[in-house]
Amino acid sequence: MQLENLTKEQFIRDFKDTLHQEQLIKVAKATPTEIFTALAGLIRKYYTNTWIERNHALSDNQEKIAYYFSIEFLPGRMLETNLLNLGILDLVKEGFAELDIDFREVVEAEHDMALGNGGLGRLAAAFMDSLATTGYPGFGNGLRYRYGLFKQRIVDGYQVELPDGWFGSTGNVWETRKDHDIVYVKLFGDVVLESNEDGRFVPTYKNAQVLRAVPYDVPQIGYKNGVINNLRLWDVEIPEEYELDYPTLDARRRVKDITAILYPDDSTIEGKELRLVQEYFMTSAGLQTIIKSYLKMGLPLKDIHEKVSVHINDTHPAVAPAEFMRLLLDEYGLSWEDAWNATVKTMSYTNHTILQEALEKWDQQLFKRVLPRVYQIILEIDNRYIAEMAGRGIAADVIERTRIVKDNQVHMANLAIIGGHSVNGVAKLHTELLKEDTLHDFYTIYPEKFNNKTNGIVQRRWTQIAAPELSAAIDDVIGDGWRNDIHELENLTTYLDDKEVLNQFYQVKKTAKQRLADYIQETTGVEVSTDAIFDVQVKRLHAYKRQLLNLLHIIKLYWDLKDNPDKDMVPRVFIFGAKAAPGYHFAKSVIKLINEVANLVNNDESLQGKLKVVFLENYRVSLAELIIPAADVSEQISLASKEASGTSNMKFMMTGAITLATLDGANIEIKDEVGDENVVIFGMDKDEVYEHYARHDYYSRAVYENNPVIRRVVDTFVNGTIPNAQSEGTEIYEALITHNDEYFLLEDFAAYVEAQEKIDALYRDHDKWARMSLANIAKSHKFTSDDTITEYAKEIWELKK
Ligand code: 26Q
Repeated sequence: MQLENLTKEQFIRDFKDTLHQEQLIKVAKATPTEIFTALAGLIRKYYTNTWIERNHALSDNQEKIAYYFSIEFLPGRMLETNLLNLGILDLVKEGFAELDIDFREVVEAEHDMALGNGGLGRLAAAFMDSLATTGYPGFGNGLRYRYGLFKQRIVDGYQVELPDGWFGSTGNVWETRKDHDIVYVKLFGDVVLESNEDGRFVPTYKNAQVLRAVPYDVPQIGYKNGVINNLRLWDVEIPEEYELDYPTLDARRRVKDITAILYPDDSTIEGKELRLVQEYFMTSAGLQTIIKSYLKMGLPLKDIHEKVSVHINDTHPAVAPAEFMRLLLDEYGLSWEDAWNATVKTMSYTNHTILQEALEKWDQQLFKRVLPRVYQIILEIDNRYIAEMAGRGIAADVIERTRIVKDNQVHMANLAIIGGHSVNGVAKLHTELLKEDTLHDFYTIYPEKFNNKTNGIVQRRWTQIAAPELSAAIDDVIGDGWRNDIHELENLTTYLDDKEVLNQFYQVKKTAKQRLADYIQETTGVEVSTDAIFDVQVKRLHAYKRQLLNLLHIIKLYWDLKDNPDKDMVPRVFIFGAKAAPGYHFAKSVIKLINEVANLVNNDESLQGKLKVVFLENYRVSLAELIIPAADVSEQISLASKEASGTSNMKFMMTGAITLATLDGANIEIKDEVGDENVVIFGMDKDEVYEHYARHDYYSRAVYENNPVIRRVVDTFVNGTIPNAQSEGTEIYEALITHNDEYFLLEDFAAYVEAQEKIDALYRDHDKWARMSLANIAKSHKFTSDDTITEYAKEIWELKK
């Protein structure tokens, strides 16, 4: 299909045909869901040939391919992106207008593909888009969860979790089941090694569970370049020949459970057997297909690293080096030396956290029971590592700290680092912290493996799709070249003092704010004015991200206004969106308190509408597309050193919000791009935080006792001011005072208040604010994931276009 030549008239004919054939219904009678399904079906027809040709071209040309292994992919909705990238978004909109179809309604009929928790999963999806857009051969490998991240409802101020049955009535319209690529994955049982006729040890499995891994492929369409890559998601089935092993419904359900749910925990690691099974299942299935398709090229297996890279996204697929060794040794008969050489050169690993305790570890006995053969191989890797390091003269304590199997646990990060050639962090500060702290021992052993790859975002989704008015304004001022080359945004700097242009962008922001205000009114009943500052914090709820610091400041403003109703302040709307892990008690209490403070302030007429608080339920990619372009202030207030990078900070910047931030993660790089005068930075930096750790000198109760403003704010949680939150209030009070305020909220509070006052002062000068906003948009091109992925492709994976 030559889409360049597609006309609106042809599209309308094609669309009607599809709707009639697939849905047996006429346009005028069709529901948005039926129209969505038909349109998706038509788009599939449009791109199918390109997709098939791409796969053939890659194998014909024997090109090196990178495989991005990730237990999460969080693309959100795909319809608009697919249309945009195929270059037919406007044409379809026009065609629908002619057919009297409301395009927005159709877009909203698509359920978010939410197979991820947050930043890590969204980054994986961004990389898929950018790989296709830059034209690099890069495929995704993950799991096809039947339920994505839970749907959040707020009831009486509490988070309630509901299943996210995202297949709904339409199924996943973008996927294709690939039966001819089915593979089998073995788990559990006993392994005995027997020597064969040439004296090699070969494993035989007794009582192993054999599962069928079925791939479903989701196309990843490049932006207007005719490239389509593949995101492969695995589902599990019981092979026919083993059906009798599962005589009860319960037994069958336990198998289907492997791909039923995405673990909703993005921090604490529980060491659940099912999670290990998930990780191994997708890793083994992925690696098996990779080896098979490599062998079709007729090249020697020991050189597989010349045509294949496998990327390990966080430790979740970190069993990959051991499983790859198993396949090369046991299934294909390579020598240990050849297999190890190929493995290390194939594997690379990204770390997404500095928290030592967040690095995955598995109980040795559990691991051995679930993956007996892989466990043997890990022991061998560990032994050889110890011997090699001792031979290199590495100190015994360093070896002990870096080995894979110790303290009765299998340390997955250590396996990923030892079994690969590259380790990267996701922002400059984060990578420095890995080198000097979290992974310091490894850095002394393998300095050459460490490198930084600052995260990025898919600019197309956050501008052209989420912010159409902004995009039109940019076209108007600098032409539309930026849509192909985002670096052209820099040209906006010429207009920083052009009052007319500044006003145009100011109005664009208002339009987005109005859209969000309407949504807030509809969903929460709270009325907000677009003259107010829209101050937004949207991200997973975590103590280290310090949503509670934001709330402390809101309570301070509340008391200021109660004391002095005429206080001169620009009206503020504080907007939150956040899911808490279902078992994360503290995080859930913070949600409850935000909601109760919202009730308190939104219903107090004495505040004269100067202060509003809104918690929007079920934060997800599609809601982010509504919220982020409407923000004036981007809250990035994690305790310095704790947020590896952050990526929403980049999206806010690109749509003209002013970043209010600590010097953490990528905030530092945002500040460096845009200059001190165009961000508001506050609080301790990483060195100051580390000094407190070293000196053990932080005592939150002293801050509380010596600062009357803080005392009054904190007391608010326990003195009955906030109705209906007695036990949560007490819990928060205790976290701050009794348990010594682990994330230094009280220490940073004064600086935060001052920074917020600065925001208030800056906003009063519209021109100045608009200038800062435009400067942010102009400099945001630095954070395109197209460039991030280009660095991965060149420096880690060594791919060619
Ligand atoms: C691990 C074991 C068992 C169950 C769940 C997990 C798990 C799941 C998800 C652990 C961590 C995550 C997600 C982490 C995450 O999203 N990290 C964020 O990654 C972003 C992309 O690099 C960064 O921008 C953020 O700073 C980082 O917090």
